[in-house]
Parts: sequence; C-alpha cells; structure tokens
Amino acid sequence: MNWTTIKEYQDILFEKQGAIAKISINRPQVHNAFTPLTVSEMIEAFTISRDDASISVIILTGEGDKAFCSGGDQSVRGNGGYIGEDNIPRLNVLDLQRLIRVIPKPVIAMVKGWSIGGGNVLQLVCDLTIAADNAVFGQTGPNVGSFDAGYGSGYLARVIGHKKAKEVWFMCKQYSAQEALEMGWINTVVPLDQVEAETISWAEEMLKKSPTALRFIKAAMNADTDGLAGLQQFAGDATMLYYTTDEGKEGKNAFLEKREPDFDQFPKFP
Ligand code: S0N
Repeated sequence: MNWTTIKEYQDILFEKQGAIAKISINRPQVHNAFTPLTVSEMIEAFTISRDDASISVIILTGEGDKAFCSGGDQSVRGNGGYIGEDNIPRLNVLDLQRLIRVIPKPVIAMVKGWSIGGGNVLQLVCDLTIAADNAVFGQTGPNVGSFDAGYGSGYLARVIGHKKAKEVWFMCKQYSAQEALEMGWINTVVPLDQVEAETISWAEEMLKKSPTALRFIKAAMNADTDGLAGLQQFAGDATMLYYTTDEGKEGKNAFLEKREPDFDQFPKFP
C-alpha cells in the first residue's frame, strides 16, 4: 500500500493514502500497549484527521501482525493512573475514546493479533472493526487489578448483550475472531494477509457515500447511547447544517445590518 507520512511521532505512525488516514500504535515490543504519551499522540493525530477536510475515513491499527493493542502499559501504571514524563497519573485514554466517538467521520479498527484490555475498548469504540483471522479479543481487568466501567462495560453490553458482556469481564476469557464475529463484536474476519486490502476496500466504499449522511447516522446512533453528550454532538451537527442555509444566514445578516429578520420568506415544510 502507498502510505505517506503526515507527521512523525515517537509512539505512533500517522499516515495517509488519498482520503484515508491511518493511525498505528508503534510499540510492537509490548504488543502495542499504550502510555500517556502514546495516547496524547493519538489524540493529536485524530484531531488533525478531524480538522483536515481532505481526510474522510480514519483507520486505527497496531504495527506488526501480532497485536492491535494490549491496553495500558502496566510498567508505567502508578497510583491513580498511568505515569508519563510529567509524573502526573493519567487515564487519558478516556479522552481518546470520547474523541473517536464524536469525530464526524467513520473510524475503522483494523485488528491483527491481540486486542486486549484497554486496547480492546479502543477497538470497541471505533465505528467498524475489520479483523484478521489471527485476532484475539478479551478483557483482562479483573486479572490485573483494573476495569473500564464506562464504554468498556456499558457500551460493550449494548453491542454484544448483557450476558455476553458480563461473561467477557467476569471470566476474562479470550475469544477468536470468528467467535467475536458471531457475537456481533466486530464486522468481518479475513485472512491476515488480506486485512489491510479489505479495510481499504471498506473505506473506499464509504468514500463514495454522502459524508453528511454518514456524519448524522454516526451522531444519531451515538446519541442513543451517549445521552446528553451524544445529543450535544448530534445537535452541533444540525447547527452546522443550519448555518449553511439561507434561513440561518438571514438571522445573522439582519443582526449585522441592524434590521428585523425576514423569516417569512422561507418554506415551512410539514
Ligand atoms: C496480550 C497477552 C495475552 C499476550 O501474551 P503473549 O503472547 O504470551 O505475550 P507476552 O510475552 O505476555 O508479551 C510480550 C511482551 O509484551 C509485554 N506486554 C504485553 N502487554 C503489556 C502491557 N499491557 N503492558 C506492558 N507490557 C506488556 C510483555 O510484558 C512482554 O514483554 P517482555 O518480552 O519484555 O517480557 C499478554 O501480553 C497480556 O495479558 N498482556 C497484558 C494485558 C493487560 O492486562 N492489559 C492491561 C489491561 N488494562 C487496561 O488496559 C486498562 C486500560 C485503561 O487505561 C483504563 C481505561 C478506563 C478505565 C480504567 C483503566 C485502567 O487503567 O484500569
């Protein structure tokens, strides 16, 4: 594939091919476990992808064939969170989860190998998941003294059902890609050597679709699960559209021209 680097980072790769961005966790020596730095780099790369109008679809993956992500790097876990260079304990992966949810473009997780712990929650919050046949999914929190009681539990229950979600967390079992597919946890499974081509082909299919339609579908589905925060995103999208209408512009123009607005000229559809 013909990827070009958008920006250099220490812990991630940030690349682009046409309108598709790819963000790869680049710590294969620890199965792509993340530190506060890894997460802050991902937050920046996702923010750039959100703001760049030439990017329409984002792929999140891990470098190498052995792991998508094995969660928080336990070697830097301190009192109250994961410790970076500033010595402040953080759980900044929660900010990244929210960003992936609100970014108004499809985000695809491309999973090869381990998708475990907080890494598996990242996979979960992506809009779609394309897995290689060597992918393995699971949560380890109750084994290693951690848990994600936010999206990692509540949203998981929405996606695979309460009984299965409780099994995932209470038993800490590992599930094959095929088992994950049968649970509705992921979208498809393909042979490892085809996973990138398949992911690109799904991305290219979405590039042919109306971006505003995809944006509203994503926001609507998330509003259902994210409560008022989800509704805020959906409402913001509606406001953005309203600003582009003559009716919206009339209000602003009337104010600036110090006259009464003439809203009568606009149709009132049933
Ligand atoms: C993935 C596993 C099952 C793979 O096993 P395998 O193939 O036998 O490989 P290993 O030899 O174990 O691993 C290879 C090398 O990679 C290191 N490594 C792997 N995972 C991690 C990790 N997460 N942190 C640090 N190092 C890791 C190994 O140590 C080994 O290194 P060497 O060769 O030097 O020995 C297996 O590796 C495994 O079980 N990994 C740990 C998975 C895990 O428990 N992850 C953490 C789970 N918790 C979170 O992710 C919390 C996320 C979070 O931030 C959060 C979010 C919301 C709310 C709360 C939290 C919270 O912190 O609790």
